[in-house]
Amino acid sequence: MRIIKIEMGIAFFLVLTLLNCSEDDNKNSPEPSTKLAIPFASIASNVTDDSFQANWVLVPEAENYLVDVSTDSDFSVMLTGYDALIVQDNAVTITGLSPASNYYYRVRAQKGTEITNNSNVITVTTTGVAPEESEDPTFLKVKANALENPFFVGVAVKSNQLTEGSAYDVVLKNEFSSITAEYEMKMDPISTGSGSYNWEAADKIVNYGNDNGINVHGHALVWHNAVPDWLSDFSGTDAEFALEVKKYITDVVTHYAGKVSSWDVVNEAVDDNGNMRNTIFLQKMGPDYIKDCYQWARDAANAAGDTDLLLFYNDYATSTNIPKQDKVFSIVDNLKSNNLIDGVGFQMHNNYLSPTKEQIETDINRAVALGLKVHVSELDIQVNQNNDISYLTEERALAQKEKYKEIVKIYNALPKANKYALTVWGFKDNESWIPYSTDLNHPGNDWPLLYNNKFELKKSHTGFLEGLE
Ligand code: 9MR
Repeated sequence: MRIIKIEMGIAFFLVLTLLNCSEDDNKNSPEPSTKLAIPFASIASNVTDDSFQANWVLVPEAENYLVDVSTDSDFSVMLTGYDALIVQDNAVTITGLSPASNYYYRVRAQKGTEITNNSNVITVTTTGVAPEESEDPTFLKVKANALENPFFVGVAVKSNQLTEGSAYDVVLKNEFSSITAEYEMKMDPISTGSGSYNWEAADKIVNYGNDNGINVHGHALVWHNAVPDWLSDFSGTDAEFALEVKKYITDVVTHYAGKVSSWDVVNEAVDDNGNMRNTIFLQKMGPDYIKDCYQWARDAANAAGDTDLLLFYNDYATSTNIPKQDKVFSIVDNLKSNNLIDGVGFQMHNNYLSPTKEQIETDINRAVALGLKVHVSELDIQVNQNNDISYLTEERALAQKEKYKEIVKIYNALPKANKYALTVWGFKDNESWIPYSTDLNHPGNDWPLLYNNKFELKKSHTGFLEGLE
């Protein structure tokens, strides 16, 4: 549809009056002005899908006209080639445009060094139909969004990756619908002292998600590996220590209320023997500390008016370590019976051999049975846990692809109400935490993610896509 809008102002009548003046009128003026008149832009003609003719009324004595064309009415950015384009005539054809799009033009007159102010602005809409936004089905989130019961496809990010136009930014916006901060929303970077905070990196991540319509998962309020020095060296009483933890949880949940959809409130509270991990929180606050932390998070969210915030418990290796799985679910059961938890995060730092499909399903189904949401929260799949390859072999890449496909299929088969997000722990293999990790005792290099060092798609990416079929 063609819409041509003319913005007519008082200038129109003034210019017409000027143009209609007879020579006699001019002769009769006591002091004829030598000042160049501002041109009057008139409606566009010959409008097509990709061009139009801009027109204006000639100004006496003008030598040139300077024509601006922009896609915004403020002319903040001009079209290439149409930023003060010099024209001698009273018309010019503007080409190379997109169909069904709005353009704006205006004109100035020039004589020697004298240049007038801008004319009135004319709006033109090119003909034709705007091209469909191409939603490429080989992008992870596009395929996940098209599922009968969609879920977020997440990725762990660092604030320095989020520069507009960077490779991370492009891949993130194309492929992912949720983000988790890999470390910048933990207690040690945020909490610089009692009641004092450094929000810079965390805010950058949260704002990026909010500005781009990407879900933000908060990770993690309480984790024994992210206690800032001032708190691990705390010399007050245990009750004062608990108050510091309460203040931290309250302030952080309040700061991000309405901006993050979910938080891992307590992370990794169970050790590898299936006991409560002997953390500073357990030592100073006693075994009820977990319940207290969830209560404080819930209270802070409610007080800030955020009644939709989802609270998760997050842990690793629960599919293969059954004593640990049992202990985790006794904690989760207890939180659930107090109505303080919405979901369970299964980290899934897996490898190409383990866990099996059945082990993963058994583990995840315990959360489903409690009516909780499931977050596969830190997925990566090692292929060199025994340090027996020195490069990513074809055979290992294929085995990894199958394992990615398997976990995506398991996740996608969950009932709608239990789905939340499946989050991959980073972008490129060479930036993963796994190679040479001392935490994992990982002895050599590894290739655990979806993109290689050059940001090219790996077979694992195809496996992820196939899991969504
Ligand atoms: O991958 C994260 C790494 O970059 C950080 O240095 C580290 C400490 O903050 O945390 C890593 O992420 C961990 C996650 O927060 C909890 N589960 C285990 C992850 C790997 O250690």
